Amino acid sequence: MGIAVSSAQPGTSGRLGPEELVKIYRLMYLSRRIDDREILLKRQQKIFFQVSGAGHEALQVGAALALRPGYDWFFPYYRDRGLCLTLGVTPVEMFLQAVGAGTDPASGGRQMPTHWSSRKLNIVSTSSSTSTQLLHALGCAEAGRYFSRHPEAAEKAEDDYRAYEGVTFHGDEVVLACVGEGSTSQGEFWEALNTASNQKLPVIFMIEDNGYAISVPVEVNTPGGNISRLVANFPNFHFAEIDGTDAEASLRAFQAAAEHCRAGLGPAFVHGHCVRPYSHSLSDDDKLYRSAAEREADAMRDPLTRMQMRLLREGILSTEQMNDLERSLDREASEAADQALKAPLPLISGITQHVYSEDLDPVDPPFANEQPVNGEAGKSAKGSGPRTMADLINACLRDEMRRDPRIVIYGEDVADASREDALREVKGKGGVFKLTAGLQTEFGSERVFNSPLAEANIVGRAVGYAVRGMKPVVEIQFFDYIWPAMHQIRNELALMRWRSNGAWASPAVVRVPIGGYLTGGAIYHSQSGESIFTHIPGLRVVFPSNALDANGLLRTAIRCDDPVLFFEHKRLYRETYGRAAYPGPDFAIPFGKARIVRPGTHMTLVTYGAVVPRALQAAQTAQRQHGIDVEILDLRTLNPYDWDAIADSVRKTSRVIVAHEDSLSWGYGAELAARIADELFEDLDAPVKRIGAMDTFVAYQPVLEDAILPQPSTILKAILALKAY
Ligand SMILES: Cc1ncc(C[n+]2csc(CCOP(=O)(O)OP(=O)(O)O)c2C)c(N)n1
Ligand SMILES: [Mg+2]
Repeated sequence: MGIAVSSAQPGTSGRLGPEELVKIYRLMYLSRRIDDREILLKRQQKIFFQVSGAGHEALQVGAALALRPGYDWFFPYYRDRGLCLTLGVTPVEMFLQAVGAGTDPASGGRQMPTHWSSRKLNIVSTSSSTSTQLLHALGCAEAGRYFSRHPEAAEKAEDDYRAYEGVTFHGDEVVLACVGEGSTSQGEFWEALNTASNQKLPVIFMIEDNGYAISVPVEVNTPGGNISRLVANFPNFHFAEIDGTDAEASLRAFQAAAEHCRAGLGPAFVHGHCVRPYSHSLSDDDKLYRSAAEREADAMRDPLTRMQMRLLREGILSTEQMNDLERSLDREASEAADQALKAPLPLISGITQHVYSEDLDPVDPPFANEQPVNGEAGKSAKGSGPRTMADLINACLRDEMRRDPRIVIYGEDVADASREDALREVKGKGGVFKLTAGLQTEFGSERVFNSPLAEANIVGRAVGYAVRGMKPVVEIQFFDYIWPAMHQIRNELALMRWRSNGAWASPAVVRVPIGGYLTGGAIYHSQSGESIFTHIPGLRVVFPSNALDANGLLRTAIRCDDPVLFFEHKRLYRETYGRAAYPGPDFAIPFGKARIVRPGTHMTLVTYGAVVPRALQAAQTAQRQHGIDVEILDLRTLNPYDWDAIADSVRKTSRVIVAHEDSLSWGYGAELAARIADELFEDLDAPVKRIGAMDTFVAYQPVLEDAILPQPSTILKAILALKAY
């Protein structure tokens, strides 16, 4: 039919030429046809879900044409078919995702269709959760900026154990992050604007405003009905509010936005008003909540019809050429669908692949080195005497930051002083527990800094940093306040590798002070709750009980390739129990290896964290006063955990208690007790006993706290009861 479509990027000024307009129409039309084909396939039950980009095509194609795939970075949402098609995701790849093929390059059949991911194009795997990815976009932009200022950090180092596929970065790259107008109600949206503005990050926020969030109209989500008006006072932003059904207006708006970002002036906010002619998804029917007149008015603004009419009106295409073009694109969509329908399904045997890194196993890491280098060689700044857990965690962070320039540390209050000038006359804060003291002073404010008071911001940004190959080691100030970050931990951090079928990973370390026994810590500074996190596949969970283990396990956490939740018991930070000499900068303990704290023959006591010294006290009393010889195992890491050590000990003693500080019911001990009963039944001479806190919260008054949390006396009682069984 003789229409040549150039691959040249449209210019940044003047009106678009005929070739460029046809190219835009081609992409918009193809995007719509892929949606239509998918809708048909869904009705035929050949695919299992459908959400369309219909009505958003002009905005999306315009945005993509203003940016550079594989150079800039993209955090799309589920409606971004036109965007991703323009960036280079092929129609076949889209249908492979719809059918859930094993060869689906975005997720290998794990994610719904339109949950985009492409390493080649710099499209980072996206979830269904609305707005979470906006925070990833920040970390991604921060990492890009860091690499361009410190290119040496991007080079592969000899001692880099992680699967390292090479970091690419460009000084003027931008990051595009997209959401619907309803999703701007999420706290994570506001947390993202906060940091983008403060840090002048090169992030373009694209708001695709179709007036509805499923059935909820815009005025319910957005006071006054217009998000642009609400965000207008954020500093450093470039703002644009446009007709999102006009592809040319969209292209121009994104070109201007990208220019602002590339020049380092700050982020941009492009708010496009578009339409939603096809209901929210195929599971939704908008006739149930929208009037006929309203739906008709939307249909009149359909960007596809609008562009088609323009091409015909301006004589860019004749009717015949238009028909030919559309027919060829119809064919392209249906052939792509047919091809995908023949693709092989994913293998059942591959289900557990990529839950964790396939390349670096922290149970047997190449850098494991359990020989402390004490004495002169292992001397740290503070000498070689016994050091607290707090000291040795700080020492590990310092050593690892010296070794690896890709480590950044941030969180609430972790810097010595955000106002650097003050450091000339003051010592610096370095964390409410002083675990990060002196790190900003040594490594500078680019590598150690305070976050806003927003936990999702902390973890969400870490995901973005980590997908770029940086190693964020972030802090949640108290376990009690981890919950605002729960969404990021459960749905993003832990899932990135599995849902992208190994293409992306976010191996960040999240350090979390945890636990009670504080005398006055009360409800909101004493919580435990580790089983909630050990229940999450993809997340490593570490819980040391002494200074040396904390040092060696934190080093493994930092060097390993999985996301790690590193619990630090506050009560143990400065305890006399468990102090140790500084073990040197390469001391690393593998995960999943329990420690026999005390060998014994009469029964096994499996525990971890602050219960370890309490169990030891109880065991010593049991030996002294009752002649009962208890073997104590400190698990040290909860996921993975050392089943072999438990089994060996129980086979020897035939009696077992599982003890933890967290409340008893549904706790970590329940899983261990169930497995012991299941797999070691023949070896047992008595039922499996559990010890935990009462099923309540930790109270402020010490009399109450003592009664609520397990004490040495509680443990002793259980030991005596089990021996007598
Ligand atoms: C955190 C979260 N809550 C709820 C949902 C369910 N959900 C999916 S899409 C959607 C509406 C989103 O509306 P909007 O942001 O306007 O985007 P649109 O679908 O209109 O393009 C909702 C409530 C979700 N995916 N994530
Ligand atoms: Mg919407």
